[in-house]
Amino acid sequence: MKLTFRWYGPNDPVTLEKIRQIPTMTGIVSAVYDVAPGGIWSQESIQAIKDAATQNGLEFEVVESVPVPEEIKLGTDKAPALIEAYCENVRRLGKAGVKCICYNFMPVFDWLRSELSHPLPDGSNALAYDDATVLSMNPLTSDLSLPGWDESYTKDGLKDLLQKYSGITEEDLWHNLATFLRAVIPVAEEAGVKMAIHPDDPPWGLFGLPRIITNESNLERFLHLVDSQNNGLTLCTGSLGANPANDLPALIRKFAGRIHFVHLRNIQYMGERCFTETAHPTSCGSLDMFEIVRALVETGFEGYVRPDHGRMIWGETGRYGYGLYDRALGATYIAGLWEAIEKMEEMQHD
Ligand code: DNO
Repeated sequence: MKLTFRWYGPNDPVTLEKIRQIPTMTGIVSAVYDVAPGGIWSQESIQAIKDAATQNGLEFEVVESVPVPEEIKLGTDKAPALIEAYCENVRRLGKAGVKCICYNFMPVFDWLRSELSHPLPDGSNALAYDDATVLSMNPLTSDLSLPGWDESYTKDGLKDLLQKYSGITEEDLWHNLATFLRAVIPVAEEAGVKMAIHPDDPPWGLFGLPRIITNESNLERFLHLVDSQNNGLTLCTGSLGANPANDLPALIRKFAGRIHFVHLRNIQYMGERCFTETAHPTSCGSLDMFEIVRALVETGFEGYVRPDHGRMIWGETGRYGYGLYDRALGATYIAGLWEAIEKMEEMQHD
């Protein structure tokens, strides 16, 4: 596996100089952030990320995300031109040496939390989700901070958009996803890029919006939409794991070969559809990180891994979930687990 770290570009307080000092780090996961969804990324701005990474001894082989415009998810008459623009980005990224693109197909909202700064007993804070709180909010009037929405929509725009989705069923979304993949995957194959869809976070529908990348049978259905190596998954443990019915080691074993990118993080179940994010180690939350990594090692996973959301610790402030310290601790924990499990495997085969 290759250990990577998300970097939000030159304005990210977590600089490349800091990222390169995290032991065993091989590369960054980044994106062109100043082009709206649907726009084409200039070859220069892609190259600029790569150059900045290279100057710091890091690779740039993973993009997260090339966002999918709502018009594509809605399947409007603007979709074909936007899909073509998406394909052009895939070509350009492939040309620059990018090997994996993470994206999602969640209507309107990306990941969603009820609290961005939930205090944990040790004095740190973390992202948290409580379904009852989320459902009691009206996304049009509340000041609840819903990442993805906050960044991309004015409230008027949001109202419009929710309106457009009012007739869209899960089956419609499947249909529009299939249309997207049938166009994009052949381009990705040619460009040498593995597409890796991110599961819906949390993995259930919200505010009447359909969500489909949620569980084993839907992941299977997704992979069959276009049966190609280049049509794969981002296995995000915190997203899929929010539903305790999702057996993560089993999913890893089942979809081995089609998982290209892994987001590792832990969560603590607090009740039905209610969880807080925690530090990465197994004993800090509800997910068995040892069994997760073991399944990856045993299935010969060779893709990219990154520590996912960290807590805010040691007084750090910054982008929620994406500070330096706790993600760096997570990275070294992951590297340690990996080394131990890999060596145990080798010893067994000797
Ligand atoms: C949150 C991230 C997501 C992810 C997108 C992928 O921290 O895991 O925002 O980047 O859903 O498109």
